Amino acid sequence: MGSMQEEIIFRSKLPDIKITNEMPLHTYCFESLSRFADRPCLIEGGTDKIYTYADVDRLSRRAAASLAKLGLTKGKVVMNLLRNCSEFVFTFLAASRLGAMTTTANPFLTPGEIKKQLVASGAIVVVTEACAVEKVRDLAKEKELTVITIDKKFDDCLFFPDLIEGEELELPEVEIHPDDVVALPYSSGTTGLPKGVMLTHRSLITSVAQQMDGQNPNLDFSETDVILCVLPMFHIYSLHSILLCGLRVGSAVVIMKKFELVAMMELVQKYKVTVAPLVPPVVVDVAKNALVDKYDLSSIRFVLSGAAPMGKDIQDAFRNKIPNAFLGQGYGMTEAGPVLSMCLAFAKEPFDAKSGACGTVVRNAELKVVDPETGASLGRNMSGEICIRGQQIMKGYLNDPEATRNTIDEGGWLHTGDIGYVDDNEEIFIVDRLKEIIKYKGFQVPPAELEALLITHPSIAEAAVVPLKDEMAGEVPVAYVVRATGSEITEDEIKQYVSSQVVFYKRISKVIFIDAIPKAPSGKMLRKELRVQLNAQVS
Ligand code: 4UU
Repeated sequence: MGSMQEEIIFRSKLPDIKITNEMPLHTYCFESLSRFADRPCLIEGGTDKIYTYADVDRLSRRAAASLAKLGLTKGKVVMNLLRNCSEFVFTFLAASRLGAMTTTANPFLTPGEIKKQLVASGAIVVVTEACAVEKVRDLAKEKELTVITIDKKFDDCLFFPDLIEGEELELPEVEIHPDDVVALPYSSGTTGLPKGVMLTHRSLITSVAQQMDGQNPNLDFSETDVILCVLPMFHIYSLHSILLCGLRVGSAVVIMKKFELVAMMELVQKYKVTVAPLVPPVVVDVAKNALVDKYDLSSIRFVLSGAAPMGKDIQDAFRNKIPNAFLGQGYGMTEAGPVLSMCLAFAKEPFDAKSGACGTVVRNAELKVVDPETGASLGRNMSGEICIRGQQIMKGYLNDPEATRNTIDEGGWLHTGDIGYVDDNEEIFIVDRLKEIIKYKGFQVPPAELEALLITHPSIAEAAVVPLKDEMAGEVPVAYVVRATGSEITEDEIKQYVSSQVVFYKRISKVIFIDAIPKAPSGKMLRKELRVQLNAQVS
C-alpha cells in the first residue's frame, strides 16, 4: 500500500500564511466592511442598478430576518434556483447569517431534475424567478416548501422585494460553528449521480484566504477591481472565485444574467471591467470573433479560465488578441472547496506561467500525484491521479458516507479523478480524466444519470454514456445503446426521450447502437474502452 512508501508532496511557491477560519463566512467576507461600505458591491448589468457594500450587508440581514420567520433556522436548507442576480447574493449571505445552508441549482433544469435536488437536500424554501416557478409548484403543494419569487408576484408565492423592504428586523442569535455547512452545491464527483457537497464556513474561508489573503495574494484583486460575473453563481467557480473572493477585498461585481458576447463586451467597456473569469468556450469566442475588435477591452488586467481544459493554442491566440489582459487558468472541483491550483501570474508579485498549465497548487495545501493502479506517489513530470489535502476541501457528501469514503481517503486526501502532472516549475498540467464525468462548456453531465434515464425506456436494454470531444462545447455526451429484443427504436426517438427530461446541456448528441456494452468480469461497464474507441473513430 501507498502508506508504506514515501509521499511526494507538492506545495505552492508562495509561503503558507496564517488563516483565521474560525468565524462565520459572512463575517469573514465583510471583515473590512467599514473600509468599503460606500463602494459599489453588486452592479446589475441589465438594469445598471448598484448596491453598495453597506446595502448588501443591510439587505442580507433583512433577508435573514425574514427567512428566519419562514423557518430557515440553523441547519435548514434554502435552494437558490436562480440565474445571476443580486437576490442570489442576499439569500446566500442571509442563510450564512442564520447558520443555514444554500443549495444552488440551474433554473433551466427540468422539473424532475429540480425535484430530485429539492428532495435530496431537504430544502424548505426555494428562491426563484418567474421563468422557473411552474417547475416547483407541484412539489410546493405536496411537501412543505415555501416558494419566493424575485421578479414577479404570484398568489401562491412570497415576493422577495417584500422580504427585504422596510425596517431592519431583529436577527435571531445563532451560534455558528466553523464546521457547519454553509453551501451545498450538487456534483457527481468521480462517479454516479449528483450528490450534495458539504462546504463548511471553514472550508470556504480557507479557500478564499488561499487566494486573497497575506502579503502576496495568489489573486491580486482589490477594492479598485471590477469583476465580471457572467459565469453562473449556482456553480462553485463563480460563487467562490467571483463572489466570495470579490466580497473579501471589496471589489465591484458586475452581474450578467446570461451570456451573450456583445452584451458582455458592452458591459466590459461600460464598467471598465478589470477581471474576467471565464470558461474555455467563452475564451474561444473572444479570441475568434471579429466583433470583439470593436470594443475597448483595455481595462481588463486578468482573464481567468477554469472548469474545463484549455489548450495552449487557444491560450496563445487569446494572448495575441488581447495582449494587455493576462490569461491564466485555475483548476477547481466542487468537492475540493473548490480551488486546487491557480495561475501564479495573478499574484501580487507574479511568477511566469506557461500556456496550457492550470496553475500551481494553492497555499496552505498539499497536492500529490498517485499511480491510479498502485496508489504510489509519483514525482515530477509523471502523470497520475491528482489528490489534494487541506482545510478547504469538503466535509463530505450529504447523507452519503460511502461516496465520501470513496473520495476522501483515510489520510485526508481528496481524490479528484483527474490525471495530470506537476512540472519542474511547480505548474500543473491536466492530461486526462479517470472519472466518468462529461463536461459540456464546464457544466457537469453525469453519465450515470443519463444511463439510468435511458434504461427506463422499454425499448432500451442497456446503455453507456461517454464523452466525445467537441470543438464548441469541449465535450458532448454520446450514448451506446443496446436495443431490447425486437425493438427498432431509432436514434431520434432516443434523443427526444432524453431531451424532454434533462436540461439542454445533458442532451445526447449521438446514439450508437451496439450488441453489448463491454464489461469487466465484475460487471462494471468499461466506459473508457468505448470512449477511446469513439474518439479514435472521429479524429
Ligand atoms: C482542466 O469545474 C469546477 C470548478 C472550477 C473552478 C473553480 C474555481 C475553476 C477555477 C476557480 O477559480 O468544478 P466541477 O466540480 O464542476 O468540475 C470539476 C472538474 C475537475 O475535476 C476537472 O476535471 O472540472 C475539470 N476542471 C478542469 N479541467 C476544472 N478546472 C479545470 C481546468 N483544466 N482548468
